[in-house]
Amino acid sequence: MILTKVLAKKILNSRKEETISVIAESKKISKAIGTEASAPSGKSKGKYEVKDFSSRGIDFSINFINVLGKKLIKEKINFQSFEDLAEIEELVRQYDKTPNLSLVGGNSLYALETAILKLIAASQEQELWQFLIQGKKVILPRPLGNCIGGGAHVKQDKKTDFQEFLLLPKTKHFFDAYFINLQAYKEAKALLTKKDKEWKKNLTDESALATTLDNESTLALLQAVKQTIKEKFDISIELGIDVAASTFWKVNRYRYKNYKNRKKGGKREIEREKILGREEQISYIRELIKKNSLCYVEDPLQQEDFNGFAKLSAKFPSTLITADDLTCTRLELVEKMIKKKAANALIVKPNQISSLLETKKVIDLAKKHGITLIISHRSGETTDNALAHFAVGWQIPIIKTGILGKERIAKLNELVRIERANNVK
Ligand code: 2PG
Ligand code: MG
Repeated sequence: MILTKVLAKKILNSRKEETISVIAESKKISKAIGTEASAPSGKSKGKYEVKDFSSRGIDFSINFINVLGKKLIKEKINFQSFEDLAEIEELVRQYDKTPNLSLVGGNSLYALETAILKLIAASQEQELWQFLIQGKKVILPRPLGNCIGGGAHVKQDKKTDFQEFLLLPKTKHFFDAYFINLQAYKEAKALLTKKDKEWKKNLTDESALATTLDNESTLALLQAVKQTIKEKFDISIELGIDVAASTFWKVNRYRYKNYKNRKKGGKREIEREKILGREEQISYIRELIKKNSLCYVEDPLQQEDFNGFAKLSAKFPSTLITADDLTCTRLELVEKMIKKKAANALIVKPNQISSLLETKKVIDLAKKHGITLIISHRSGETTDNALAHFAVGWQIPIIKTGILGKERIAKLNELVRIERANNVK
């Protein structure tokens, strides 16, 4: 496939921030086949993520893609395989030698590579997931849905310190799990309306319910939701959290702003601000996992504490102790995580590292070591559904997204379509 057009332009993501969308075309391929790709952005970013856009601004990043695109067209590079993306990466690295791609911006590389990959697939009359899966078995991921949230994804003052309270239904089909998450969301909304008198119906950046309750009351509420869903549909939901602990780790302490407001022995205990040291945080997380049978705990500790993660992983082998900010989809950090047995599960966010080749290396390495993979959206998303294709094409067992909002639904609906098209039994 030889490129005949590359055009980058500015669009808005779900947080109404500016981002990049790239169109790639080749003469022989009908323009009706969508080969546009756009890049998301995070809010609670890991320290070692690449920068979204150039330090000189997004316009510099857009201009860079357009100039690079002209070069790729002029050189008539024949893109045929996934590995051919190396041609683009070499040119980018020649120009930007910074470790975090701060000159061109990681989202330039991510959007350009994804658009070209879609076009390579189309040139071989395949969808992106088909091109990536290379004849292997089609398995749909389980949707891990963000139901209630707080932290960096919410502007209001009173909110949960933890960033996300997540649902993972146990069903045979993707479609059923998707709809159970939706039902559970509605139940949670109804319960919050009754129990959280201060809640003004605000939502988080990922359309989760932005409660004013504390972490433990939120988990108690979700236990009730779980029970109702079991009674109504006879389907079990497992609960999880993204603590995003680095967002409230300041000057060597975990600083809670909404720690406790619970009834103990008939008396209401209120303790808003609370400071926990590292060991206290580990005990607190242990207590929450045990009390709530949590199946999933992401970033329970700050992003440099590999040893603390390892303590939790050793204690809870059947809970997915998940690294996100800890590893930033970066090969050397994932190697360190594996060596230290820090986590048994790993978040994959392609735009954290921007290179799809490195993303794939991370996936292969994690699979080789029996680490459970979770591919994840970002809090500032676009309606691009490439993430759904990566999930199926790279055989990733879990996808983390919001439950509602058109940017999340775009990915979930695409997975429903792929499941139906494959008649997955
Ligand atoms: C996370 C993500 C997605 P952000 O922390 O896991 O939920 O948030 O995109 O803001 O980094
Ligand atoms: Mg996270």
